[in-house]
Amino acid sequence: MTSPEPKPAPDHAGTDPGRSDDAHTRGDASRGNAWWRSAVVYQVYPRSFADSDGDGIGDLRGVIAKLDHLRSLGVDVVWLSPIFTSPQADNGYDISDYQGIDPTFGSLEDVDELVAGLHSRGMRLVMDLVVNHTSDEHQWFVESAASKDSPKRDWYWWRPPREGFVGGERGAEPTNWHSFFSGSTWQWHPETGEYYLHLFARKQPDLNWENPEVRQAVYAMMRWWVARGVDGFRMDVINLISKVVCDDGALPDGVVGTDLPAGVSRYADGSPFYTNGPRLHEFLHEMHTEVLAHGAASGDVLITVGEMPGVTLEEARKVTDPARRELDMVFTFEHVGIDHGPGGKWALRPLHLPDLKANLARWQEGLMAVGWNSLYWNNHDQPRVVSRWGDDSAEHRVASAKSLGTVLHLLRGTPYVYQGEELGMTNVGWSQIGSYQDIETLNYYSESVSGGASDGEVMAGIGPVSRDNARTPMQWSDTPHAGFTTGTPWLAVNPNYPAVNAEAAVADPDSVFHHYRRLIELRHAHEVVVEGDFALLLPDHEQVFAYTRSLGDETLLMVANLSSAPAVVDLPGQAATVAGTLLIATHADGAPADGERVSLAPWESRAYLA
Ligand code: TEU
Repeated sequence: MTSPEPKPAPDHAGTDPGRSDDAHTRGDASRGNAWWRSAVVYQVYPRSFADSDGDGIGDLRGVIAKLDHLRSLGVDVVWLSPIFTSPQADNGYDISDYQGIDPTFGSLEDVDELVAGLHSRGMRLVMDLVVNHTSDEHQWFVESAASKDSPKRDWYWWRPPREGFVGGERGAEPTNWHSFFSGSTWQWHPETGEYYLHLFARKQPDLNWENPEVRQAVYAMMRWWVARGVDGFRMDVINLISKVVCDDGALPDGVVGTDLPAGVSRYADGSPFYTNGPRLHEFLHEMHTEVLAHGAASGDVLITVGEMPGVTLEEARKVTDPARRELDMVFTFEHVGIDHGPGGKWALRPLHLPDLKANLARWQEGLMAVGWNSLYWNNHDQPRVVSRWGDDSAEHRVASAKSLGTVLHLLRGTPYVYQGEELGMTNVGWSQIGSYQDIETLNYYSESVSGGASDGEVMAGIGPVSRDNARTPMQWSDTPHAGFTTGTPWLAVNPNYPAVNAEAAVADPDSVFHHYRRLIELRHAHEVVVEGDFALLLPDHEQVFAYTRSLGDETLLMVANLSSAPAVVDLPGQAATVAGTLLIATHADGAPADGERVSLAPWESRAYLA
């Protein structure tokens, strides 16, 4: 089947006179009411945060019980991964009722209490908006799948088998696209004789955003949550909502030759046809006009962040340009893919620091004039950074966790702290597939082994990178199950919890917790941390990450040794800054600077202000 030419992309540049936050363009000290430019966000993965009823699964009352931990850390916003009614095929990223709370997590009343608890502490709540797809148990999909004449048939992507093939047969899928979770992106539905599209799991059918009814239903749901006091949205894979549709309604095949590595899959990469699609900006602008422009119930502007695998800097600049009225910031994946090998994420290679520095500098500079960055090392999909790019040995775990924090939190943008990052929690890297629960990991394992790879080979790839590394229960204390639950945890606790836990960290003034607390204080206290221009130093240095931030006559210098060996560096033109105020340091006994020469111990970092 040859794919006719895709339709050209409409592109709006219209502005929306209604929105009142013009002030927050570059360098405007007042920043107008774009409060999120100086905020720090804390991500809670409810399933693994705190269990209040002993069923071994974290819940909303568990989060409510820990609000003072978050308050004392100093964060401004809590992003809650999905808590909505869901069969939990992908731990809640498969929603069957957007306005229902999964009983595992609690009730709407619990959400209201959480909102009140956060607001009373001067904090805000961001909900996870998962609208590229629903669960296949969502009423919308149930109706859509009921018959080809269903009024909701076009709410999803249904297509007949490939011409000349019988449905369900090998190769009959409407396109040859590979799913994020292994296998084809198409599921055969014998009841109606068609396939439906799912970029992720079979139980996560993609919504058809081409259909205005779908979009209006999503906006109505968002407005419902905003009226309930929600202060913003983290939008799941939001840059996948616009697909390339050919004139005859078909979806184009992935380009043959971009096949995935041998033995891994017989499918092709379809991402050019569903990533940053032709109507993405139109849809985001419409969402802005319909919902975001109207702000929060508090009267403040909402905070929005779009998770965007495959987003480019150019696209991110368009999405986050305030004049275009789309989103406030995006999650790029470029930096968290910097150590992916030729086999992708399952074949990590050692970090080459200059590569990471170059990438972060490009985004810092690229969104300086227009737009805004999000800043993150960790989330519920990424392995723990202290194990990945730090050194999680007993000797260096604390210092490396702190210094990775120093590097990230003094950059320009809004930092995100993932639960446990403030404690320096590490990967578990289990060696048996039986220990894992993550659908992406399990699907990859079975696709690889059925493709001929050995258990040992596959587990060597899974250990350091599986999402379950981020999802082990939060380590609150050295009591059984790290104080996460009085029951049996849904996923095993990292055995290092007796040493790595919140109680111990809060009690130790030199802990990762207090270092993160001080970094957050610096962002709240110093305009240069929020708005200062970024300039990278020593781009090619293999051990040291150094940069300046400058605003008016103030310069902040951040210097960090991200290696397990000592480092001595000359920081060109920084003698005056090094002679300035030492704002924060990981090593109280750090060697005094000598002019612009700084000697750093393994994993030592400092920040100066002059
Ligand atoms: O993640 C999207 C995404 O790109 C990740 O799946 C990523 O490819 C992979 O995990 C990196 O290893 C979002 C959510 O954050 C994730 O938890 C969901 O599983 C996914 O969307 C589907 O909703």
